[in-house]
Amino acid sequence: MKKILSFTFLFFGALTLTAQQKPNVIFILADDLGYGDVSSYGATKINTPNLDKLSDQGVRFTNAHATSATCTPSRYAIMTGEYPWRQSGTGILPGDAALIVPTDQPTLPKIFKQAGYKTAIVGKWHLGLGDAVAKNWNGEVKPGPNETGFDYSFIFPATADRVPTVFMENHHVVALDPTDPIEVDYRKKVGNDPTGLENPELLKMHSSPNHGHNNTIVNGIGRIGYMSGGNRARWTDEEMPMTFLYKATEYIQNNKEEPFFLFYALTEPHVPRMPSTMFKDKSGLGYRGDAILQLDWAVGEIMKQLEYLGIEENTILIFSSDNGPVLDDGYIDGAVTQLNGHTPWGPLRGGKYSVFEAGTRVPMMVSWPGTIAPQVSNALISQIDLMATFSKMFDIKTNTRDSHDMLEVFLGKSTQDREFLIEQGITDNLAIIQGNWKYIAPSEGRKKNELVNIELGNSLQPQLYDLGKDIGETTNLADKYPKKVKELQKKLEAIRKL
Ligand code: NG6
Ligand code: CA
Repeated sequence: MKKILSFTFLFFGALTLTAQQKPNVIFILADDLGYGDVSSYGATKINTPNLDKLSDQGVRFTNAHATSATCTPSRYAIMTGEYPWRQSGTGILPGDAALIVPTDQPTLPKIFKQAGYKTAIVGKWHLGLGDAVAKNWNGEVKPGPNETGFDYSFIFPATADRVPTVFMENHHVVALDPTDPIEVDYRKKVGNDPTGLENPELLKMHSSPNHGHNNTIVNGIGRIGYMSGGNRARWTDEEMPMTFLYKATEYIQNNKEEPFFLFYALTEPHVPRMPSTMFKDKSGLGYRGDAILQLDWAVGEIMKQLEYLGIEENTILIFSSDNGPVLDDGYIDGAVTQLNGHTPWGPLRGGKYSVFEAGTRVPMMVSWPGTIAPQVSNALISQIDLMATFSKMFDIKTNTRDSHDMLEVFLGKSTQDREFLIEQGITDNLAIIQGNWKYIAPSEGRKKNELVNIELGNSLQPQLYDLGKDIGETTNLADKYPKKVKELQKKLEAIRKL
């Protein structure tokens, strides 16, 4: 028993009387999985047995949030503990963007390192790489995840629909052939690879009209951005999530004797959805549903491995999603036509990109068998709190202004709401939740993203909803409660200026 936590008695004293090892922490983050995409959250047209098992064995949160309705800002917040809207350049990044996470400030993985953990990220990154847009993908690419707190990284740079469609292990592209160097450009075509626009006959999945996604074709799928070379290194979409799963399990196996923090960032069900043969056409809901089955299965594989290794009682498993759901996000993949009555947004309004609830309210479960009592928690919490919460757990001082210590709530020992919570839509419009009240600041942004058919929540008028009675944000009560509007507007302004 080398790794005795002296504070165990302090925080878990009431529940656990014996000293225990520092628990491993695995944070699994899905990409674009909606509040209503999981059967333990009410989905009836799709079955997610592994996520349900996780829900049943830990805390299933009904009011947990990503900070933002898109990927890059959400992940920025998880990493830094800072609201992304405080910092320009934290919107959805192109695949050649420079790193946006500061290397000289505390980050979530650095907290774990400080506490003596090994740290790793496997999966989607989307926070930029290198010092500048112009970079040599054939050499050492840095700074990146390794400079922001991860001892080990096995990632893809941006999104599955953006070039370069390659894996990177620490600072290098995996399986790169030096005689076939990679070049990437987001403004003009590079090399002679066919594009979705010029050679649609080569596509195995077509892009949706007006979405773009018709630049360089990789594995029969048009991408955003142009790429040449690196043919041997390019991933096959059907196999790419399996590679991540393999790397995650390999990491767990190799580090089972150490306390480790693994950030396992799944790509499903983000576009392009191109599931493995094992899952193709299995959901009856098109490839989006199949990708959710695949994701659920991967979570189950991790859970099985923890049991097999006998470390499940010494591992905190957190599952969530980076933002809400979207159906057609760029490809004709059956998400709309085979929806079959499925409601990825559950009872919520909006979806990915939206400041309405479905943009940021996401599934979230926290399990720690033997320590956390299984329960459903309606407490208001945010993924941005992971940083202050784990700092508290390890007794490490951080002075993040936006990340709050929610340890008791994470462990199911309290259901105390976060004092307030800020939500961010894609057009930078902000909303604040306090108790049951939600106020959305007036915004000139467009009301709807027609391309994806999602209401963004923008209005020139202030909006006030009572989420306790009206979780679907159907009735704007701003005129009825002007004092509440003023109070929340002031509060939001004050937080902006913190
Ligand atoms: C959007 C893409 C969308 C998706 C998203 C990022 C278009 C028209 N749409 O700009 O397909 O890639 O960016 O998703 O280009 S996220 O989950 O990583 O934020
Ligand atoms: Ca996402």
